[in-house]
Amino acid sequence: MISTFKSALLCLLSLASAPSLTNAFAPTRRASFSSPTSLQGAESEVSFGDLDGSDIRIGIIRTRWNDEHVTNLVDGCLKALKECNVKEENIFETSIPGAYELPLSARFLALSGTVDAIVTAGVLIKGETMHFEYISDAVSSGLMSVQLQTQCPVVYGVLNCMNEDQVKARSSGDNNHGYDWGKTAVEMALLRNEALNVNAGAGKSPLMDLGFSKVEEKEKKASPGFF
Ligand code: RBF
Repeated sequence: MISTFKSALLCLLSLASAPSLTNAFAPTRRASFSSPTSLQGAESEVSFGDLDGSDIRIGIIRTRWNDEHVTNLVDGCLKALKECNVKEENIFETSIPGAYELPLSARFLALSGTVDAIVTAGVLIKGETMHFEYISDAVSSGLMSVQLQTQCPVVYGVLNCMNEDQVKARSSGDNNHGYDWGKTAVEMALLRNEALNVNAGAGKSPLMDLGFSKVEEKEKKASPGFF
């Protein structure tokens, strides 16, 4: 009994004197994340620190369903990226038909290794049938699955609304959720690069490069996306 107690004590002492963790998840406060700004947008409940996005690459995948609203959301997102100093040449944008196409497109883009985070942008509006429920559910779990499997952050930028008024209230004026999505993407890209020790400025992430983008320049045909 006493010897068990002794060894437990020794174990605790050795833990206490272990060198402090220096990896990405050590709970140290980073200068670049340390000064939260005021809340953005009437309903936004999140604040962001000063985010330095000058060295990161962001992909935006937007739907053409509900085009006008989605354009407003993307504009909000671009505003946030600009504020974080993400370079224009490091922002890639493409469109797909509807929200249901978002998970697979996000997976293709994540696996290409050309971006450090992805913002998806779409609007689902409840109609008379069950489509809304099925698409909504599939998209949210699909996008979560993509980010967990690819280790590339995928921002869930899909509004699920009962009517257009609800959409307008969340995609325009001071309450444009796209703005938060842009900031979230930069924060998550920085976290990912730190956690995986990826130097985005040096080019494509070797971890993410599974060969999709290795087409020689001369073989390249006109492509609809980023690759
Ligand atoms: N896509 C959206 O992005 N937003 C919608 O509100 C939306 N509503 C749809 C309603 C119906 C009845 C159908 C058939 C499709 C809808 N889609 C919507 C398109 C969907 O996301 C997808 O593009 C198509 O189902 C093709 O896979």
